[in-house]
Amino acid sequence: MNVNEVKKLALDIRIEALNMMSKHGFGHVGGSLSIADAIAVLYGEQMKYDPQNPKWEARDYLVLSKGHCGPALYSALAIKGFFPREELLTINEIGTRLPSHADKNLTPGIDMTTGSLGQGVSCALGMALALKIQGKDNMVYSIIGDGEAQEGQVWETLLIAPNKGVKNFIVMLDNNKQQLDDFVEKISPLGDVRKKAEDFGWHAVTVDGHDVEAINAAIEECKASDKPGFINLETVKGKGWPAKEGVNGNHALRGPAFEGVEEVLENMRKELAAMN
Ligand SMILES: Cc1ncc(C[n+]2csc(CCOP(=O)(O)OP(=O)(O)O)c2C)c(N)n1
Ligand SMILES: [Mg+2]
Repeated sequence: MNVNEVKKLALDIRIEALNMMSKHGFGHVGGSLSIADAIAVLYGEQMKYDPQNPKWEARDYLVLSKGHCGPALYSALAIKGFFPREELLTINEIGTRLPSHADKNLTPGIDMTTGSLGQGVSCALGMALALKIQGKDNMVYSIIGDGEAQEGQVWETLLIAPNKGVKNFIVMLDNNKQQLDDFVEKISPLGDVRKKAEDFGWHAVTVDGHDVEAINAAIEECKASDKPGFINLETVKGKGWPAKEGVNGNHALRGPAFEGVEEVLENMRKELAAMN
């Protein structure tokens, strides 16, 4: 893996996501920033896709089960050429192809409509199972949130996938410790979630979710296993915007809450230029 390229992609994703949300005046900032590194590994290294042919049969699939973080995924898709970068600034506007939550009927490169927490990951299991039954080896990835893991449907997926032998399926948990308006630990702690997944029959690993090399190695390890993979990404909600990292109120920002974003973007752009 070209580590510098993937790190650049992660930073570019953060820049584009913050830029579109702040210009629009609303967006799920915290959870979009916490998955930027995982998305960069997927689109910068691991996934097979063709921006000119988003429905390419041999592609790998990503179901962003925490669909409210569409901005991070849209950024990766635009950077990789699925649609023009300028289109990112249409987010959430009337007639846009980029609603705040992922929509497979609107956006090139989006394979499942998500936003109702819990449902995406179970659709992803169905997709992985269908591919397996057809004897295909496409990978299906799904990213879930730690607050999302309070949905019973997530646990049905965790229970069923190993029994169906879908080794082409990798679930990544964005374990950023925060949900909509408080800390997961305070509302409904997940406990040792890696161990829980392992006990259910997954090949389960925990990694630093902001270390692209570690994320990539975890995916490789899961792919080499004959079980479905579960990657517990230890992340920080709001990662990359220091004033918003790990603090309450970083879930969705509106209007004045974006104060300070220009300075953050400027610093990120300088950092990106220095990496070239
Ligand atoms: C079924 C359902 N219930 C409630 C919501 C509203 N909602 C959107 S994001 C969110 C919090 C999700 O927390 P988490 O999964 O930890 O996401 P992240 O930290 O990545 O933002 C909630 C409750 C929803 N989208 N779907
Ligand atoms: Mg969370």
